[in-house]
Amino acid sequence: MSKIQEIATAVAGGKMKIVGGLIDEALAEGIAATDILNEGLIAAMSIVGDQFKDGQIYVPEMLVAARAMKKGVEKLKPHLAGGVTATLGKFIIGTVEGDLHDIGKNLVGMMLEGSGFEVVDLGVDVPSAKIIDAIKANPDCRIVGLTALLTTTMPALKDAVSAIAEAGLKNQVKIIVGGAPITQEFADKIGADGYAENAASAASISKKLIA
Ligand code: B1M
Repeated sequence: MSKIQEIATAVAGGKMKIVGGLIDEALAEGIAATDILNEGLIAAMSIVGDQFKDGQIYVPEMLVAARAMKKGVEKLKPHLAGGVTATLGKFIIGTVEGDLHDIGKNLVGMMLEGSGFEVVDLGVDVPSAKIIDAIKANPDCRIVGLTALLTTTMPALKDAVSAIAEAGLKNQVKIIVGGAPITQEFADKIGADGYAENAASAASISKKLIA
């Protein structure tokens, strides 16, 4: 088994204690941090998602795998984020109301920080009113990023985008959306300014949106 497969297996199996050591070994072997992230950690979440869908594992196993994933991301962070000093201004980010998934959101936040944004993270299960309060409290913020991971919380994403527009804040901020069930077509339909499929493209598209 390759080192990256070992990492994916450990994360999918929720073996939090060994993930950090395996990542150190992979980095020492010269494996790129982005490959460890994509082919090791993110791939592990797909494995877990499939196992959950097939009824082989349940929510508690998904949770321990998510914890192992977070441990891995923490370990990789210094090797992924470029250490750029913030210059592009504030970026408000959050997972929409009713949705507790934050791994993808956190990765997006990390990439944004690495690209020069100052990230204001509202966390998960964020009601539209809280997003609006945050925009008002940060008048220098020019972009908001919203995540939804469940088909059942896609309407909350739509509501959040509508609420920002109804609050008259669309002149101040651009909105970028993402998450596994989200598509460019859905983003266009709900009036978002941008959509990104993954964390790296979220950073580059966000830069373009505020250019
Ligand atoms: Co959940 N879950 N989960 N879960 N979970 C999924 C999403 C699911 C697809 C699993 C499955 O059935 N195969 C399924 C959704 C099905 C659907 O909606 N059609 C599901 C379900 C059903 C549920 C529950 C309802 C289960 C239950 O209770 N019966 C429940 C819901 C809780 C809630 O939110 N209210 C639930 C709970 C959980 C845990 C809490 C146990 C845990 C989350 C822990 C956490 O996040 N702290 C969990 C996990 C781990 C998953 C899977 C396995 C992994 C998610 C993940 O982290 N992926 C997931 C299956 C899967 O995704 N294959 C699943 C890795 C992450 C890097 O990818 O978040 O997509 P992702 O982010 C990507 C891109 O989408 C993009 O960039 C990221 C990096 O490249 N991106 C953006 C994300 N945000 C972006 C924002 C942007 C731009 C790009 O701009 C702002």
